[in-house]
Amino acid sequence: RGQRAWWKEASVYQIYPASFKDSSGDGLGDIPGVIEKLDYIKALGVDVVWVSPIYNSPQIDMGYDIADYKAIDARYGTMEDVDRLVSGLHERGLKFLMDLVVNHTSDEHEWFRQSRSSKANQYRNWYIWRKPNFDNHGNRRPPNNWSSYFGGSAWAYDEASGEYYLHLFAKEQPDLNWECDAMREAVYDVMRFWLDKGVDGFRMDVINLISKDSSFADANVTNIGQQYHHGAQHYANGPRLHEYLQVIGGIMNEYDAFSVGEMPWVSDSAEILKCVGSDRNELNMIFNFDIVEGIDHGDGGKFTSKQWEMSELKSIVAKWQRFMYENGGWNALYLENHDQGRTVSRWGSDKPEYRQLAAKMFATFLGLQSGTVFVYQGQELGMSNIPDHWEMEEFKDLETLSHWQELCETRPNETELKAITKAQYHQKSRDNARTPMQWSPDSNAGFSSGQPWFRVNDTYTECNAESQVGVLGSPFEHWAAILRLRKAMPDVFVYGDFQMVDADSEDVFAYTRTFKNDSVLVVCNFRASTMTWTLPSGMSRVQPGDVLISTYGDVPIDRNVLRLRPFEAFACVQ
Ligand code: TEU
Repeated sequence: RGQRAWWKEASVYQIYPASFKDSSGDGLGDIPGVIEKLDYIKALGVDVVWVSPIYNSPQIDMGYDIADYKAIDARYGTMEDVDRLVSGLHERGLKFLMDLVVNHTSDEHEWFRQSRSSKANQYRNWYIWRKPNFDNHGNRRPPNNWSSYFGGSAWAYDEASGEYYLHLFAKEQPDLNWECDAMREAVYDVMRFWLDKGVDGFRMDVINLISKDSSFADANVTNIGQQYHHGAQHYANGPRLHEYLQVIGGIMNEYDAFSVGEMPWVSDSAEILKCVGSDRNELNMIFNFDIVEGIDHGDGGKFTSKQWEMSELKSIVAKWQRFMYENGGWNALYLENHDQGRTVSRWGSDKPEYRQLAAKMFATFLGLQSGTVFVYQGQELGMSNIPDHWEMEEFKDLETLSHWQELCETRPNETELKAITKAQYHQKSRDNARTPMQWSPDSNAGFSSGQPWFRVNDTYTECNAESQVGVLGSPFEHWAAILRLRKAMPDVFVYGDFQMVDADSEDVFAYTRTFKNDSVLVVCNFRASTMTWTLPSGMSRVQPGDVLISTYGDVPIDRNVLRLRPFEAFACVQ
C-alpha cells in the first residue's frame, strides 16, 4: 500500500537555534553552534534536520516574525554559516529543512512598511486591510470579532490610513494577503531562492491558514462575555488553500524537495487527506494537533486543565494510523516541538527515578508507529519542563506572557485562579521546550560560555548529552536504537499496517505493526507503577529471543501474563 519514498523512511531532528548551542559566548545559540554538533545529530541516527527560523527578524515571536526572507539574523550568524551548515549536513548524508513562515511576516518587513505607508502603495494589497466598523454610539470597532491567538482582537488599527490590518498572531505579525497574485509570486520566489541554495525542503508554519474566506464574517460566539472569538472556521483550510498548495507542491516536485505543513484547528480527515494524499501533489505530510491540543486542554483553552485519558489518546492514534494507511496519506509523528511542554513532565513523570524510563517509553510508543518521526532537541535526552519552583519572571514566551497579562488585568484579585493558571504554564507553556539544550554537567550545561538568554533547567547535572551518548540504556541510545530498528525493518515499521491491541486498557498502550507474514508487538506501560497485562488470546507468548528492543534490557515474561515495570516498553516479533 502506498508508494515507497525516502521521506517516509526518514526521521527528522528539530533544532530551536536560540537554545541549541552558543558558539560565540553571547548567550544565544547560533548556526556555528549547530555546525559544532553535527556529529552528535548524526550519531542519533536521524536523516533530516529542521531548524526553526533563522531569518532576519525583530524576534517578537522568536523569529516566527520574519523581516527579510533572504537574510540571516546576525544574532544567529551569516549566509556563509548557512552554506557551511548545508554542506556539513550533506557531507554526512543529512538533509536540511528551512522553517518557512508565509502566513504572515514581521511588521518590519519591507513589504509591510510599504503596504502601511499609503493606500495607494503598490504593496497595499499584499496584506489584509479593512475599513473600521462603528457601533451605535459611533465608536470605532475592528472589522469583525476575530481574536488573535496571542490575545485581543486579530485586527490592529493604523492611524495613518484609518484602516485595520489583520494579524492572526501578534500585532507585529501582519497576515499576508494570498489573494494578491504578486504577493504569492514573491513567496514562490523565496522558496526557489532557498531551494536553489541547496536546502532540501520546508517546514511550513501554519500553512493551512493562508486562504481566508473573503467575506470576513464574524466568528461564532464561543466564549460568552468575551469580546473576541476564535475565527478558524473562516480561515483554517480556507477556500483557495488547495490551489495554493498545488503550486507549492509543483515547486517542491521540481526540486525533489520535502514538505511538512503545520495545520492547527482542522480535524476533518477528508480535508487533511486532500493536503497529503499521494495523488494530490500538495504536501508530503502535516502536523496535526489532535494529541498536543486535544488530550489535555480544558474547555477554557490551553491554560485550563483537563486530565488526559488513555482512551482518548488511543482513539486519536488509532484514527490517524488507520486512516493514512488505508487512504494513501502519510503521518508526521511528534509529541514535542518548540511550542509544547516536555513529554515526560506532561504525560509521564519527570521524577528523578522515572524520567529516563518515561523518556524511553515515549520513544518506543512514538517511534515505532507508522509515519515520519520528528524528535525535538532534548527529547532524545528526556529533558523535562521548567521546575515547579521557577517564578513568573523566568517565563519569556509571548503566548504565556500575554495570557498572564490578560489574566492579571481582568481578574486581578483571583489568587486561586492565578495559582491554577501558573501550574498550567508549568505543564504547557511553550517556554518548557525553550530552555537551553543540556550538553554537559559543566556550567550553563555546556550550552554557552556566557550568560544564557534563558535560564538553564536545574536538571542539567543529571540530564545531559555527555552522560548519555554511548551509554547503553540511556534515552539517547534508546532513541538511536529505535531509529536503527526502523531502518533495519522498513517493511514492518515504515510500510506496515498498524493495529491497536487491547484497546480497552487504561494503562498499557499496545499495538502491532505487520507486513505480510511479519508482525511485531509493541507494548508500553504508561504508568509509574507495575502493571499486570495479559497478552490477548491469539497472540503468541513473548520469548526472550524475539525481543527487538526493550527499555529495561530484559522482558518480564511469565507465560502469557506480563508484569510490566514502571514505564516499561518493549517490542517483540510475533
Ligand atoms: O504555531 C502555530 C500555532 O498554532 C501555535 O500557536 C500553537 O497553537 C501553540 O503555540 C501550541 O499550543 C506556529 C509556530 O510553531 C509558533 O511558534 C508561532 O508562534 C506561530 O506559528 C506563529 O508563527
